Amino acid sequence: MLSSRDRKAFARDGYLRFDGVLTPAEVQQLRAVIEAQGLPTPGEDVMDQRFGGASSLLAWDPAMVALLDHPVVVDVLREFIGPFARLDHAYGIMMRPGTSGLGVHGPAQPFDASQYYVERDGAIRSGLLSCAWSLTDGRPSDGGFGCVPGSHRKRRPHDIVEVPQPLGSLLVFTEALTHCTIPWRGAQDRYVLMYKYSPGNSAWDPSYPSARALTGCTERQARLLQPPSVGGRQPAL
Ligand SMILES: O=C(O)CCC(=O)C(=O)O
Repeated sequence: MLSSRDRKAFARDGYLRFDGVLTPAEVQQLRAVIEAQGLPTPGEDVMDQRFGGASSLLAWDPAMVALLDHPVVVDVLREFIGPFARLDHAYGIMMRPGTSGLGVHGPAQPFDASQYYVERDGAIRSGLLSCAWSLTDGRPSDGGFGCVPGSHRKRRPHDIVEVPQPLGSLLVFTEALTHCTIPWRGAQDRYVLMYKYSPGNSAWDPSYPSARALTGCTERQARLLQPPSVGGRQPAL
């Protein structure tokens, strides 16, 4: 369960960071899975700094599937999406020191039904929620994730704040937040795994991974991978 302080911080800022969610050994294991893929060295272009896609990431290793419904993610999904949450898409970010990232984006104005943030009857709901796992020890001034806190509720001038992502942390943010990638100045390459969830009725990505293609997928993980629909849907959580 999230604390009321967590809920308030998310409502105020549009993001929430949980530190030390993955142990260094778990991070090491995920890094080894990525390294085993022999990915090309990321370039300057932002598309060169993306890898995977949900179907491939999840098929690489059960450790990637386990992130889908990590207990902290389950708490977050229950609070900010509700029981019919689904994984919409996933990918990795890999940046070399000195490279730039993605420019400022979101929130779409006027109201964007595909990536909204609303509060109603005491509940928070996000139409697209990003869960970013840091596999690098991001320190202040290294760059990486940046956002305009509070911009998910109210249009604000672009005063970008850097949000460092320490090793093993989970950064959760609503895509209704104005955010970007600040050019990476860390000493090591930046590795982040991004899992994005939406309500069961909604789809951002035109493709979705099949639970049947994954070995050892639990029932809950399979429910999170149901294709988008309202009718016939099993609650995932
Ligand atoms: O670099 C980051 O952490 C933000 C990336 C981002 O906003 C995106 O991939 O859509």
